[in-house]
Amino acid sequence: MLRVIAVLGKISLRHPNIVCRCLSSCTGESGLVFRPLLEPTHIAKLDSPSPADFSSEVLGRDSDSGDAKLYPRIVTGLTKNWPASRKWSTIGSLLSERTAHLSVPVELGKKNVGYNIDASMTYTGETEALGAPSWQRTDIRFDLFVQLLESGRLEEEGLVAYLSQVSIDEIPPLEEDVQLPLPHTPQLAANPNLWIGSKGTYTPIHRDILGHNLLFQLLGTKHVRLYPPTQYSRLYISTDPFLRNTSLIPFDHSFDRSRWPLFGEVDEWYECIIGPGDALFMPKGWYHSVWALEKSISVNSWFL
Ligand SMILES: O=C(O)CCC(=O)C(=O)O
Repeated sequence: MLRVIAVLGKISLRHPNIVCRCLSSCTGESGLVFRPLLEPTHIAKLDSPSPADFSSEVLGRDSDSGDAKLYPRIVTGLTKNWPASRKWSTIGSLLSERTAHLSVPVELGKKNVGYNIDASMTYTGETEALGAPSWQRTDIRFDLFVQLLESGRLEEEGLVAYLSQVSIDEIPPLEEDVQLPLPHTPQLAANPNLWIGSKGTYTPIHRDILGHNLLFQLLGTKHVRLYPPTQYSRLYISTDPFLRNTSLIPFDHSFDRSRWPLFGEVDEWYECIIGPGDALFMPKGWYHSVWALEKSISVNSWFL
């Protein structure tokens, strides 16, 4: 529920560095195949840009074309001086006397299942499957959360735990390890957020409204798909005020075409895999889904 509130808040509110590839199709565990009409577009990569290069090449700010259409980019080198880049080598490395006792909100659920699952099943009439929630949020001590992730038990059981979109100032020692704002993005739109989770966490297709987004990957790899705002009518965006901005499609890596026929008509989309040292630039208003391929730590910040 709090995640829903967090999403509402948005309303009102791999290794070797980047491996970015285009996949023509992707078969999920259910055997359903995601094969849009067109191939995904390659996301270009920019290595260690200066603030001026970032401004011109990523944000198009010195272009004469006015409101130039912006595109996702993978940017490297932005976090190289952060203590986090050196210190956050495992989930366990986040544990210290200062973090252990903190109470943190954590989402518990099944792997590859997002916070939109119940709304999705209601939409498709699969209400008989709606028993106990397959996704819920609870507050636990940070040391227990870390132990849970490090034990490997979750993965054995097909479950995930995700500390997701938690304002980084809730865990001050971790806030000290990141250096934001960057000179590249001096005007932040909100506090940066932490995302710490097990393999298989899935954030469904949604869009942020607070500004452009940089998703910094510090540990593990994530598979990100992006859809420009022009694809809105094919993404089944919920009209529920609690889920506004979020798609009802349960999992965009494998989906049932008979239930989501318009999604099969998506004709412009992008994808990449980000790993430690990468930051993914997501232009304001672009829809995105994020799937953790490994245990993962990310930080995101919205900026103007
Ligand atoms: O990493 C994730 O699971 C989601 C990140 C995201 O959606 C965001 O930064 O807006």
